[in-house]
Amino acid sequence: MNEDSLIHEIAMELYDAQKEKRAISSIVDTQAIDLSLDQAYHVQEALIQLKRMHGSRVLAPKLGLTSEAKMTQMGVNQPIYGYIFADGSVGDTILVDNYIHPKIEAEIVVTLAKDMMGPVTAEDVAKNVSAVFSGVEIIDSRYEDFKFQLQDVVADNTSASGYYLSEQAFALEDIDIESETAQILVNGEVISNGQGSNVLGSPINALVSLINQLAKRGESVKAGQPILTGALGQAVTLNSGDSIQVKFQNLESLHFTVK
Ligand code: 0L1
Repeated sequence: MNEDSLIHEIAMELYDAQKEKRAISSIVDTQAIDLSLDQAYHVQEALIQLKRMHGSRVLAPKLGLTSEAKMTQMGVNQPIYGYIFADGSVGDTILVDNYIHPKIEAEIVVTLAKDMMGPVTAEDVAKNVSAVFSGVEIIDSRYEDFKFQLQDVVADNTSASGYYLSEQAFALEDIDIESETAQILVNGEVISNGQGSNVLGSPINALVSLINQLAKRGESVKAGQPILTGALGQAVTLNSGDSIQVKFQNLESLHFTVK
């Protein structure tokens, strides 16, 4: 099989797994396919193209593996990126049947006042932040038990599945996003604790990484795109019947019912 056909075939497999809410085994480990990181991003592009052809609209690029722990585990020294889609928006009720084995992460979400193309510095980015929101990301790896290699998770669009953004927005100067904390409580019990500095030292650094990585493929981050900058703490598994509170220290706290 030539490289293009292989890339398309893997993208199709991931697309079908998401559509049919069925976990598949790691492509790299189990199917013994030797993908480079570049090829994994080509699979991701093909997957995004398939989703577009079926009516989904890309809302914004996003980061994955922004914590030191996840980067070490995956053997990388910078985060990876993927995309969220407009139809991934969730309301305050999350339906587990829409996913394979969803987890929720607390994140700081940032919008920019104008398009930015790398190379950029943290100073450039901070000057251009138009608003800061709280949010959550729903991650739902298409791989069994969330077991994957780096190339697998890149190909699988960084497990991206859904998101929620707060209504309340803050100016960057009114919030210390590095010390901002978030807890995730399930049925009243704290399951996850995190803080902005867990995201590459600051969510602004995460945005710098995203803008600079996207520049290598000629893409910019656009004004107003809500950028999920990465998980503040551990992801939490969602089970039907759960009541989830995501308590931010200063940003808007969020509440979800899982059905
Ligand atoms: O925030 C993230 O790190 C996104 C998820 C990355 C992959 C995963 O843990 O499923």
